[in-house]
Amino acid sequence: MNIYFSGSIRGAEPRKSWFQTLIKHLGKHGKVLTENSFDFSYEEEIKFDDRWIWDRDIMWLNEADVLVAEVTSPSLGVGYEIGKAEDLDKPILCLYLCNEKKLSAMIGGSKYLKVVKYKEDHQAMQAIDDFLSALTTS
Ligand code: 6IA
Repeated sequence: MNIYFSGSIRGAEPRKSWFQTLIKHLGKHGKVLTENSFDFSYEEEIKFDDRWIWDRDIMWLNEADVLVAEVTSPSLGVGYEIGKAEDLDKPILCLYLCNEKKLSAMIGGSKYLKVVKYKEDHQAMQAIDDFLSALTTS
């Protein structure tokens, strides 16, 4: 299974170590196409041409069987990828750590997405296992 993991990079508060934990966990279910996208320093990140990043990410989105997005930190890029994936009819799981801010209604209210609000890390892992296992058995 090709998995597209999506999370904030230039958006609010990228949670790099949590993303690495999620990517490692997703790797038990298939190939994470974006596994290296979140392993960067700011100095490295600005070396990449934006058009090149867009072309490659859109290619991966087309190749993906599923999108898993960490949506706790607001990000234009993550919202854009979720919208694209919806149009491509990809199954989409959004993970949101419960906090004092409210999730965007365009994510929380979409009937095309599965949104899981978690309080503990293990709940996010369990949501991934449940969502991806259901896809492989259906
Ligand atoms: O608006 P944002 O930057 O927060 O958007 C983040 C989303 O856009 C992620 O889910 C990525 O899939 C995609 N994205 C944004 N910037 C990059 C990027 N920069 N590389 C890959 N995908 C990106 C270069 C990082 C490189 C140094 C490892």
